[in-house]
Amino acid sequence: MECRLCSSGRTDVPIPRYDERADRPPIHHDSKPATMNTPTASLSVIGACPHDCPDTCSLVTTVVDGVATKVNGNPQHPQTGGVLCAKVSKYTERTYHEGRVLRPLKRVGPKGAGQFEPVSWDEALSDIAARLRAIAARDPQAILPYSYAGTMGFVQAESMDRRFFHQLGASLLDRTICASAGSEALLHTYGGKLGMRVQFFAESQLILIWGSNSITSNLHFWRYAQEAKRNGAKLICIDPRQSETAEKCHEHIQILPGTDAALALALMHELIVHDWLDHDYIAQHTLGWDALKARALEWPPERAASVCGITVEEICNLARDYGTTKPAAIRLNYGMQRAHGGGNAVRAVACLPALVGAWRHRAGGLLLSTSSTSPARRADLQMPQLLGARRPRTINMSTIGDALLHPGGAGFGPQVEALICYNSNPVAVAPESAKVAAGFAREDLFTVVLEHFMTDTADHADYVLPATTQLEHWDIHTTYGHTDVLLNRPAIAPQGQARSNAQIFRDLAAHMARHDAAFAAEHFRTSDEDLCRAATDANCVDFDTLLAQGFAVQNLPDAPFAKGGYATASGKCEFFSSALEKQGVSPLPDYVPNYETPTAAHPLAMISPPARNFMNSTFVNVQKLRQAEGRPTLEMHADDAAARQIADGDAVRVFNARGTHVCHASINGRARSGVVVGLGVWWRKDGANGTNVNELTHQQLTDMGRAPSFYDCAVQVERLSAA
Ligand SMILES: Nc1nc2c(c(=O)[nH]1)N[C@H]1C(S)=C(S)[C@@H](COP(=O)(O)OP(=O)(O)OC[C@H]3O[C@@H](n4cnc5c(=O)[nH]c(N)nc54)[C@H](O)[C@@H]3O)O[C@H]1N2
Ligand SMILES: Nc1nc2c(c(=O)[nH]1)N[C@H]1C(S)=C(S)[C@@H](COP(=O)(O)OP(=O)(O)OC[C@H]3O[C@@H](n4cnc5c(=O)[nH]c(N)nc54)[C@H](O)[C@@H]3O)O[C@H]1N2
Ligand code: SF4
Ligand SMILES: [Mo]
Repeated sequence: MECRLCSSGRTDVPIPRYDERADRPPIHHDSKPATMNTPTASLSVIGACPHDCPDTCSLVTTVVDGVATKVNGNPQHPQTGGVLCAKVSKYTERTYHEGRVLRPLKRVGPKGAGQFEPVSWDEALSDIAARLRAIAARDPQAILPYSYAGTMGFVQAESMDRRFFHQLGASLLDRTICASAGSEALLHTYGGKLGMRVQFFAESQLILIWGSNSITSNLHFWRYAQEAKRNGAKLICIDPRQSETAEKCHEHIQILPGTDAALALALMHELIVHDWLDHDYIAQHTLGWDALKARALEWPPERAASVCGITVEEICNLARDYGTTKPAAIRLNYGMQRAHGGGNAVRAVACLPALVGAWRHRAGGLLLSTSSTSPARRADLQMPQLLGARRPRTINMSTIGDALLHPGGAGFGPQVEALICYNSNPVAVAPESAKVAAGFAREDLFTVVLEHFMTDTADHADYVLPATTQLEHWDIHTTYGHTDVLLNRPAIAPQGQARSNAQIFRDLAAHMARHDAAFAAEHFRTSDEDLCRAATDANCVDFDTLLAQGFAVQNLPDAPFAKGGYATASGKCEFFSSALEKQGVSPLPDYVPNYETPTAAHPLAMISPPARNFMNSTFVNVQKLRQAEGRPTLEMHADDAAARQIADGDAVRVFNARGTHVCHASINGRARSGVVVGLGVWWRKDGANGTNVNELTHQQLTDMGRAPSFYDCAVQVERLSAA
């Protein structure tokens, strides 16, 4: 069912109470996957949404005669509530898309030209195994796996693949492209990715939606926020863009990108000056209050207002609301941590709930991610012990452009000679894409891409291997926006000759085993279903429950820090972090200015948050979703457009020293002055000049977590031609 929550501003599906979930009849009792052989049977198969989205919905796929006819939200899963986003409602269209890669393909043209011919699996795997063997004989670190969260499932994202690369001794990949600045910040403040349980936002009286476009990227949280709103809660959005979410909140504070730490410190200033503090909570459950207090007193609202590009009144009113409303909750999201000071910003905001004692109530506190509650047995799945005594170097996925262009040498190690890419589309999504594309275009780089579609990255492959979609394979999922565990069963047979990622790495291991007995070991033969069984701790999650109802609810406290109990070394909320101090990072939250502040040459700050109908660069090729998004655009404030004689719909050249991206201006009232917004992430090959927004972004990393700073980017804009 396609969701209308966001446009109506009302929930048309009632939110089931959390404790009502028990003992409903399962939809699909059969423990076998539906197969093409099932004659004229109509089945409902329960699965899980694989995407990098905090909601991790439970899916019900209707299968008639072996064909998936529709995908709905599971009404029995409270967090899903029978509702899916527009994207995944189109899952059958994506699965049966005419562009699906259904056979192994071998490159026959120049690198990047996208010219391929079909080959057999055996030919592809034999050749790949031989190439990898030859490289590994010189130095296995010249082989680099590259993957991210195209699917979040443990089996298809981090099981057999990791075993394979660990056995090989390949380079390790630092998976930083999304959330690692915020993750590090939470680690050094709360001791892990822990926070409020999302359903209790429905009981909050004040909700700050901070660096999150919930209607786009966290729709099921938005249901709870709507319920709170109906119960009288005030909703305040803090976002440089007048997002779909901002326009539905009571207030919108349209802050300049990368300045959230200054705002948070000024809020602390006001909490102190007006004594809206919970002294008892601070004394018992926090570390470093005196130091933080001194820091905050350096930030009167006047100072922050000029840094953040907002009014003193906005700051004072926000502080009053936050200091005097109980329970108050913050839905922090990853938008604010994609700038130089992203880690510090998250830490500054994460200190606020302890100051006012918001954690005492289950509807108060903060939620960025709950993934530290995941009961996944990662080490069992990945088997890092297969490395033995070897300690391969680690390459940061966020600087893949520089890494691929590096000739090798001291401090770096061997040049990257082979890259195996799955669950990711780096040529489109990684920063400074001119360098990424040049790296992938290296004739001497051997590239294998496991994919559903001919993405920008697949175009650059030597071999493209057809992968199954979520409707065709087993998997198991934990989440970062709620705390349930979900099982995905295959609803249909693999399309064409597609194989699951785990199967492909099993098969590759079997080919390697012809020359290297280590790859013949039992752990290279574990089936996908058995990997699912091995993925979670049986004490936390009962696999039979997962088989029966598709999800399992973990038994966790309602309010994680009501009585302290932080997961830090001190057991307290660490305002002051000596761990950070040791790393040379400010031990107290600080305002760290953007790398790229406006200059005369590049006076506009560009952010590039997700488009509502895409999932990063996924779904860009699904016709109905693409139609809904239209074409690549740059949202501009009317004044910034007028100063450049740009009218709505004009073709524009967006540029900086790294490159030029051509798209169309959209003067739709969403951008604030001084800031432009290029919603992402389109495929490069669809861009008017063969680029997307990442042509403009840079590879400099955040203050914590070694993450990219996509939203810390200065540009200039020129009119190209009239609409
Ligand atoms: N429809 C859809 N859903 C998605 C995705 C998608 O591509 N499409 N992507 C998924 C993924 S991988 C992720 S990580 C999440 C991302 O989702 P979120 O965690 O919500 O993060 P972003 O979408 O990066 O940014 C959210 C909001 O932050 C704003 N923002 C940008 N810079 C700043 C800043 O400096 N300060 C503040 N306060 N706000 C800022 C943006 O304008 C945007 O409205 O969404 C997931 N869900
Ligand atoms: N400018 C800018 N750039 C950004 C962002 C931004 O906000 N602005 N967001 C960043 C963020 S938060 C993230 S998380 C990254 C996301 O970047 P990626 O992780 O690369 O995500 P996607 O673009 O969705 O690409 C995932 C690919 O995996 C494939 N895939 C899905 N399931 C499977 C499977 O089971 N097997 C195989 N083999 N393939 C599969 C899909 O077809 C798709 O092409 O992008 C980052 N890039
Ligand atoms: S992308 Fe998010 S909202 Fe959409 S179905 Fe998947 S988990 Fe649910
Ligand atoms: Mo992400």
